[in-house]
Amino acid sequence: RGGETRVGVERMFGLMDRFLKSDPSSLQKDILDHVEYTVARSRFSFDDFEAYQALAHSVRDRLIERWHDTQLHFKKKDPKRIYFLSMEFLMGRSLSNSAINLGIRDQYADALKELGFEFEVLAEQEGDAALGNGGLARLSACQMDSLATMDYPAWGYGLRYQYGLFRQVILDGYQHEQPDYWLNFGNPWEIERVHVTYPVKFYGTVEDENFNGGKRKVWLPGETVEAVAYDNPIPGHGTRNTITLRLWAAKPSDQIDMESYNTGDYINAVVNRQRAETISSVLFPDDRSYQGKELRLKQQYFFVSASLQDIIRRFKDSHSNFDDFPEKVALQLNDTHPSLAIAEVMRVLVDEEHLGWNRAWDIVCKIFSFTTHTVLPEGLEKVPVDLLESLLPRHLQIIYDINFDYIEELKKRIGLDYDRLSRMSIVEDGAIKSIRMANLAIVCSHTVNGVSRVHSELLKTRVFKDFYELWPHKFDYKTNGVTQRRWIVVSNPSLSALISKWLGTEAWIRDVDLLAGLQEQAANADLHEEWRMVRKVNKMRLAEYIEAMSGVKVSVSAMFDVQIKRIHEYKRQLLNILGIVHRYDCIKNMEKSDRTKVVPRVCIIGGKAAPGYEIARKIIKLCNAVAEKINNDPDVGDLLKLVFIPDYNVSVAELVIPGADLSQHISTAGHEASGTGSMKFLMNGCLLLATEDGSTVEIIEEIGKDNMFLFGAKMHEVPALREKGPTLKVPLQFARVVRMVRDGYFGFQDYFESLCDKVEGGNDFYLLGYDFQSYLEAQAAADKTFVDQEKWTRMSILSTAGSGRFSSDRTIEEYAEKTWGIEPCRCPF
Ligand code: NBY
Repeated sequence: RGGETRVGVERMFGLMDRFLKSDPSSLQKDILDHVEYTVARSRFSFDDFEAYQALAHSVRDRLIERWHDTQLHFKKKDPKRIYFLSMEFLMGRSLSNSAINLGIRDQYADALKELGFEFEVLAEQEGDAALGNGGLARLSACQMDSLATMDYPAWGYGLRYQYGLFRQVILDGYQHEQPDYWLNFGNPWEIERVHVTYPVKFYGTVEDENFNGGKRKVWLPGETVEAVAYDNPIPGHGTRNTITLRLWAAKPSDQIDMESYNTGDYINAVVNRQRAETISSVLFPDDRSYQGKELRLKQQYFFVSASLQDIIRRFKDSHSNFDDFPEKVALQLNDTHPSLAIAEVMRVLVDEEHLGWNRAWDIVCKIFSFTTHTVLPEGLEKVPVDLLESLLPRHLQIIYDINFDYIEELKKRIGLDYDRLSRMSIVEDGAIKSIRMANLAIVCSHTVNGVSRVHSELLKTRVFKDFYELWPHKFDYKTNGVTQRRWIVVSNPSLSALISKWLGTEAWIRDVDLLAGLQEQAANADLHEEWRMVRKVNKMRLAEYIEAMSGVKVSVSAMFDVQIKRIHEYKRQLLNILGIVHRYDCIKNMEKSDRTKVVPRVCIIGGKAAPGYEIARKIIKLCNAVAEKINNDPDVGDLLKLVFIPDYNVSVAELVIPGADLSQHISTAGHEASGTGSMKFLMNGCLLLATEDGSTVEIIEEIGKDNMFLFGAKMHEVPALREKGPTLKVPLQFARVVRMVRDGYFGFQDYFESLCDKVEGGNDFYLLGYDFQSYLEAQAAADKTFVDQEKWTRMSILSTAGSGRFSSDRTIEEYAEKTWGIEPCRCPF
């Protein structure tokens, strides 16, 4: 271990010969060798999946070369590093992304063609790595791509769940969850590091021990589990830099446990050991709120403890004391989920490294930054004190001590305002005494980031108002972004080629601001024609998928109107469905001769409901029930179709987004912290139908109100509208469509009753009724524009042209400069 420079590696720098070659015949030989020696199939007989495996291994070999060079370079330069701690990463597939970022996708495609395979087809053999729920997790994945591309010395740390986010199966219109045992067919993108392991301890007691004439705390843990590293190389685009996403898996500890073996119950002793693995077995599928489950807390500490041992070990490799720690290490907390890291750093520095409390605290205050992804106070994590005390007794003491010092300081600043002191305390007293993880993260971080400008305003004026008044300098925001590599280059290759052709360069793939150059061409008739052609081909691909998935045939001349995201009341899929019911009702009640005026629509909805979220499950069922009725009504034909796309994930998004004409981002204003789906659609030239919420407010600033369809109550109006309760005026059309559902027009009358109750009689918290009228108007405006294809195409081009600000490259640069204080460290060749 650790013998990197053993055999004069230094001398080998610059010897490019050692690298694998990427000409077609070398690639072919490479693939066939992997078929034979890695996949262990005959090179004369192998199927698509085996070809994918061999191809993936061939790409992986090239990744590993760059990855080694990058790690060696980082080690040599010893720059300040950013450690990105996240419980969730939604990476999706890796093959195309890696081959494209390495710059050898086309060479592979050519090499494969001669062997009788198609790159695209093989790429589809890969399953998604779905180690996350939704926006937060996909954001982490986009940010890793930007960190690598922009040459930052970065590490991602997370958990290697054996079961990713559940697979959604729709039976009779209801959601069913199936386990996602994604490692079943192997995972060529990870490298198991059997020697990179750390013990992680749980339970036990804390005792006082004599030390240097004083006392010190010693934690005597009750259980030890081993964390094993799995490294996932993340290649940058247009650079050699390839960074590491290190995911931890739990394994039984190697420590010899004589006691249980001596009792003679060998079989049970072995079986008990296997229980350790449950820690990293399954991702919690709820993206709403904290559940207070022991397993979840164990997962959090497991991943935090292993990551910090690794980070501190790396630091100590080249530093003899902790003086330089804050100059060399930045720790980013992706939401509160990893915030036990704060107590863990204190514990390691004080109890194990024997730094004094004050010196340790000084270090902690300089290294942590925290980003929150929610606007809802109920979305903030709370850990019951009893649970923490039993699982991590020493950490509870440390948190109490941090809180004591902090409250004493606070009293000096704000006096004895007990209400405020208790609101701001890290410890919440009450029926269930608990630790407020957000308060812990705010107190101990130097920066608290929001994910869009309006989100940040809400944090400052509502959610974390008390803290903002105390420490205004801590509060900032970095508007989210997505990577154009995945969301244009990988998922929409024909649009990508078209953009490069018209800009005369591929440089926008690394420098996305160049997309603005399309603005000048937004009225160019030749570009319009090519643009429409690309979009049409993408729609045909999507139409084929829809037919294969659901048996519904759709016409590509209809407007494809898409809403794909997790199902939530605040995201208002129900508003969309009720709007579709209204459209259906209008068509049914029209004179036959008037039907020619209807602009044909294909409405596409997709998304998963958290398993315990009953209302969200009902929304899925309602969508399917309405679809069943509409799609089988001969009166309607091609004028209206509704499709629920099952098992929405990253790969499905890659297929659906390039084929969408219109996409919906229609959360009740003030509820979506940012939203990132909208940015992916925008880049792909899809028009947005949206409320002025989250990042949409900033999208408006970039592309202008005229280039999108906006509607709905504004954020500042929402509280007063809610106050009105049952007296709030609601349009008749709304009452009518809800009545249709209530009366069983789509069947399942009893089942949908509670759903209807949620939006009527003063219960309409998310203001569906209030916003319905303006929603329909925005939809009508979209119809009207769609008929004018010239105008639509111009708006579409301007959407792509105006999307540059929403690249995660910009977000990451802001974090690097303003929050983390890190600089690029580019591998020289
Ligand atoms: O993060 C989302 C926000 O809703 C969205 O507006 C934003 O664009 C995105 C990226 O900043 N939040 C989100 O996806 N949250 C979760 O997935 C999540 C997962 C787990 C838990 C809570 C939320 N949890 O408590 O375990």
